[in-house]
Amino acid sequence: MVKEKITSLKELLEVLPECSGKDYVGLIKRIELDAMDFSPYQFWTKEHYTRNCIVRTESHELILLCWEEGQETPIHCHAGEECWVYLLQGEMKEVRYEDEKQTNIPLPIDEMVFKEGRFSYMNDEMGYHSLENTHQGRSMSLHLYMNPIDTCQVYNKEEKTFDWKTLSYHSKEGKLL
Ligand code: 2CO
Ligand code: FE2
Repeated sequence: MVKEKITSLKELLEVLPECSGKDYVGLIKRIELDAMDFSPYQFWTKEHYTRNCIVRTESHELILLCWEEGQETPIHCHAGEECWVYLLQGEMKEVRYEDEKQTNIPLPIDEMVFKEGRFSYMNDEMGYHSLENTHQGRSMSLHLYMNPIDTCQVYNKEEKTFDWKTLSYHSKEGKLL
């Protein structure tokens, strides 16, 4: 039986608490959401992309990332957590890297551009990755982590080292922090 699409944030928030383990894959595939639904969670800064927490439990975390044109992440890992990304608006480029042990320079192994309505998946066994807003304008992506992620290793190009970084929210449940 084909499961119905999830077309509103309200529906997604109703279904999420019932999910565990492998359920999340099926859930993401059912998503067909409109960026308009996320207006209470949209915040932007010129300096860097913003991380806006919509809901967080012990088992998962749903975050809206808001990107100005050209904003990007450094190359990073996910500290053992799984991550699904659904693109609500715009266009993003994702580059995946393998850690080159001898030189400690991450090697690009895959690159893809994904558009509105498409999703991507990442875990540490797949290597490191970086995301960039390649849209001529703002992009918005919805990130589901299992479990929540509070720190990750980030690549420092100058020092050629991976450094632990604390991840923070720009807003939580629609309120600026
Ligand atoms: N992992 C990054 C973050 O949570 C975003 S890249 O997509 O996984 O800030
Ligand atoms: Fe990431």
